[in-house]
Formats: sequence, structure tokens, C-alpha cells
Amino acid sequence: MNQAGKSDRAKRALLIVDVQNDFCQGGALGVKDGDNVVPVINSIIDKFDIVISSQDWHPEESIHFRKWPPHCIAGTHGADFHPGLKSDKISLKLRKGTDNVDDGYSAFEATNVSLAGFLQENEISTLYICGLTTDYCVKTTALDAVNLGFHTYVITDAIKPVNVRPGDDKRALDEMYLNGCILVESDHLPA
Ligand code: VGL
Ligand code: ZN
Repeated sequence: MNQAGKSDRAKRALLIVDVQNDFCQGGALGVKDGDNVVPVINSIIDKFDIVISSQDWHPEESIHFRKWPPHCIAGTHGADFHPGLKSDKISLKLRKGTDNVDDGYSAFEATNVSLAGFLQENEISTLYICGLTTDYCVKTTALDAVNLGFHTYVITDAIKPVNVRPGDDKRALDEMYLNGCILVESDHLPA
């Protein structure tokens, strides 16, 4: 504590990436055990000063759908958060992939608000990243975060991969680690 009674600890935010119906069981791009991240995220959410989410939020037609089945179309049920996610704690909701110009994998590419600007204004230097999917949006977001100078943690039991090619999850974790992301399990988070 400092004299003003505030904690000196660096402010940290939880960034929940794309925990949306279309990436969960029965969804248009449902990934194996995608739903399993929900209870893990709910169990840690109260440890964070600020909770931020991203949502894949695509137009009906997008060059993105040359690579992927249509998913997370803006305003549809598939683009909603998984119903079990404790979403009342989320103070900033980012939307990305909104234009028909690129994939929009990274939460730093959100078009409705600047994530980097928000973090700077709120003096947040440490980001904990979780959600879907390990090998696309989690990875791309984590690499952007670390390259922008944030202390970047990835919560390894609160992410799930697409695994288009077997082993993509392992390669994504290696790439994040080698670029300076810190891999941590949810039960080893500092208090
Ligand atoms: C994602 C594939 C396509 C993701 C988004 O959220 O990781 N993956 N669009
Ligand atoms: Zn997408």
C-alpha cells in the first residue's frame, strides 16, 4: 500500500478472447472442449482489476470465410458470449473482424475502441489472456501484447485450440513463449 491507501501492485487486466457460442459445442466453428474454458475463467475473474472481452464480429460476407465456415456474424446468437460466462464483470467489450478486409484475429485490431489506448489510459501494464482459440486469436493477441510492451501472461488451462493441423496448439504455445509471453496455469495466479 502507498500513502493514499492504494495498492502499489501493477494494475492487471484479464482479457477474455472470443468465448462465443460459435466457438463452443454445437457452434459453427465449435472447437473441441471449447466450453471447458468457461468454468476456469469464471473461477479467476474476481482476481482482476479490470476485465475486458473480445468478440469475433464478422459481416455476412467476408474474405475471412474463404478460410473458415461462416461464424460469429455480427448480432447473431453465434456471436453472443457463451451463456455460462460471468459477463457482468466485463467493463470493455471489443469487436474485431468487423470489416471485409482481413481476418482480424487480434483484439488489438478491434474497430469499436482502441485496446492499446484503453490500457494506457487505465495504466494497465500487465495482461492475462484466456479464451478461444489458442492457435489464432489468443496467439495473435498475445504476440501483439508482448510486442507492444505489456507483461503478457497466457492462462494455459483457460484456452482451447482449433488444431486445423495436429500440433498447432503446441506450436502456438511455443511461439508465444519464445516471444516473451509467460505461460501460467489458473491455479498459479498471484493473489
Ligand atoms: C478465430 C478462427 C477464425 C479465433 C476467429 O477466435 O481464434 N479462429 N476466427
Ligand atoms: Zn473469425
